Amino acid sequence: MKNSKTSFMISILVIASVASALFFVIPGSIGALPEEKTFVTHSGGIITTTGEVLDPLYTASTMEFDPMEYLREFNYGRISELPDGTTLREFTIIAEDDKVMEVSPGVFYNVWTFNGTVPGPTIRATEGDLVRIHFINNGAKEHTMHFHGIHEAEMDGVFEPVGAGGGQFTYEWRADPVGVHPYHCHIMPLEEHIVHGLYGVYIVDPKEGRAPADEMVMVLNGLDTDFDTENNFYAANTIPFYYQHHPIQINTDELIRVYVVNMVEFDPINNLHLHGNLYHYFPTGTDTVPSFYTDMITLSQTERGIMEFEYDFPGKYLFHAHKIEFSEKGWTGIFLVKESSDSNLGAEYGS
Ligand SMILES: [Cu+2]
Repeated sequence: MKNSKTSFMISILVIASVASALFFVIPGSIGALPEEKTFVTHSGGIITTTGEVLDPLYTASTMEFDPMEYLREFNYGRISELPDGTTLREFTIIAEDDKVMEVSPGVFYNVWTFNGTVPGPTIRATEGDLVRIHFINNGAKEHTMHFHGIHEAEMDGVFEPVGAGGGQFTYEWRADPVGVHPYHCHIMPLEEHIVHGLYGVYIVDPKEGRAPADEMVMVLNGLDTDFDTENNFYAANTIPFYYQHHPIQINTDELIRVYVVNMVEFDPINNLHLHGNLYHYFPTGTDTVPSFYTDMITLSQTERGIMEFEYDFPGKYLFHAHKIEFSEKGWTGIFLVKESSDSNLGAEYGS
């Protein structure tokens, strides 16, 4: 009787000690709070993120993105005319931060999006138009839209955070100056909001228009898929190697105009080299006279411009970062130049 009582007490002690040991070994299983990771950034700042490489099995909201469609897609907004004759262009932009995208085979990344894609839509207006952006933040964090260009202080998207879960803000300004400009979220820590994908391109056309051309947009970006403040992949338009595997088809003797914007985070520079040709380069696109005739430009973050060129000879031509590390990690593509026929004339833009 005494023996059985003693062994019963020992059993209770063993169970209690095993249970408490388990609690200290796997405390994460109790409570299930998202784990915060803290990094010291390149600039010496400290950021904390709950970002994770999410397993797509555990999320319903995966997204698709077609870089070929994005390349030549321009959003001119809902157009109406004000009593004084000014053209009003209205856009609705919705921010979200819960989507997951397969950015490379088997690599799933939590993207933060404007209107569901990275980059967000290419917003296009003519100088002097009134641009009105109805911004809705359906994310779980505060976000804003900060446009480069000229506008009033309260339209700058820096000191007016838009609340999570449906917060709204209306941005409005006159389109100015002519050129190609980035827009991006400006909530701190800025690099976290940018590297996840909250950016896009804003084009202001001159009133007199530009020469007809085959136009396209290239946003140079990087993906830090393991959150160590180093990019694991680089690309033109988000998907590494996309335009190498799906060459961009263009024609000989046709003017090609590329709006290029560098949004790469963490690395101080990016660049763009074109094979078998040189291009006229208009920094920021603000002047109608090119500043350079070159096959190589170097860009820091948000630096951008317009490239114009024509190919004389058909064939395959590479374009890529001449920072070889970037091209080896995805920032490379091909122009497939076909012999022109009379039916292939450049499109008119800016209407
Ligand atoms: Cu944000």
